[in-house]
Amino acid sequence: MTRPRIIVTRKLPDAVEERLRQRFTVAFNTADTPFSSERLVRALQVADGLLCTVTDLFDEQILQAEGKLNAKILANFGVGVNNIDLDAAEAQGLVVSNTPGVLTDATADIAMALILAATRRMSETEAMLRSGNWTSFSPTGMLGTGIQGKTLGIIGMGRIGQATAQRAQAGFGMKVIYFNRSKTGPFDFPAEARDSIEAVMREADVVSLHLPGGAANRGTISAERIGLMKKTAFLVNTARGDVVDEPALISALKEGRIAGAGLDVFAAEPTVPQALIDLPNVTLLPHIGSATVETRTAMGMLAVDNLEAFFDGTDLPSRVV
Ligand code: 8YV
Repeated sequence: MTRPRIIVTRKLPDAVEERLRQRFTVAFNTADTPFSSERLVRALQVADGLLCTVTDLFDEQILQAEGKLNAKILANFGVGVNNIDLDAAEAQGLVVSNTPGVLTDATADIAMALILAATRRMSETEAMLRSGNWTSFSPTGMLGTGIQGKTLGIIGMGRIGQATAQRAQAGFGMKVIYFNRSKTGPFDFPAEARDSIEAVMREADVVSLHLPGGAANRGTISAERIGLMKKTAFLVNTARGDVVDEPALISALKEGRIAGAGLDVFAAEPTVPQALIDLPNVTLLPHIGSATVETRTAMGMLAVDNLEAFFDGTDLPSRVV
């Protein structure tokens, strides 16, 4: 039996590449540079399957490109599949899988880290130290906001939202409120549902976003909704940049209408608006939510599990469409 041909669009952990090599005929991306649109189309035409990720934009145009598509599966490295137009993929008969579960803890850890970084002014104060401007300990200098007893508002109470809430509640004594589109809970920690995003935005001292990116949620955290936040509140985003109206967030931060933000994701990655970079009250991370050796290896292994199941003709562990 001939071995299926797989194209891997980015460099993956060694153990994952080794496992792929054992089972498939594989083209790796040793340079680790993101594929151009042309290269993605070509890959779809020559491979049986692709192991792809968030930097590969499979929009309608690419998925409907001239010339017969040979690929049958897109095994996405990532739980979010907003880089793939799922309707267009389905129309082409492409199976799509993702990597849920294995990155929940790592991403919730980064959400918690950003909650702490934002409320305790870590980026601003570290920058001051690094630039040699720390002159003395001051009893009243560099004061942040304590989170114990404060309210964390989770928007999108899926796996990562729950894991963040659990950490904040059990580890840091925060009260948790949340909005989720469908009914969910109860959980094994105290958390109160709210019936609208507006209610969470109004009431929370820290709002943490955990909803999927893509068309359905684009701009959900709108200027109006940001306008409901307390002047003392913080916004944390480890989900997708496009769920927030980024210019509206920048205005709110600049004008002091909210206290600060912690962002791991941006609307047009890897471009980060200069206005955000210039703001002291924001911590900015380069999309590292799942970036641990353990997690990235587990994500790769789950993507390979999906590929193997597909070519074995068995049920995929995490099929999206
Ligand atoms: C991934 C993520 O690392 O899984 C996701 O959806 O946001 C990240 O944790 C990213 O998508 C790159 O694959």
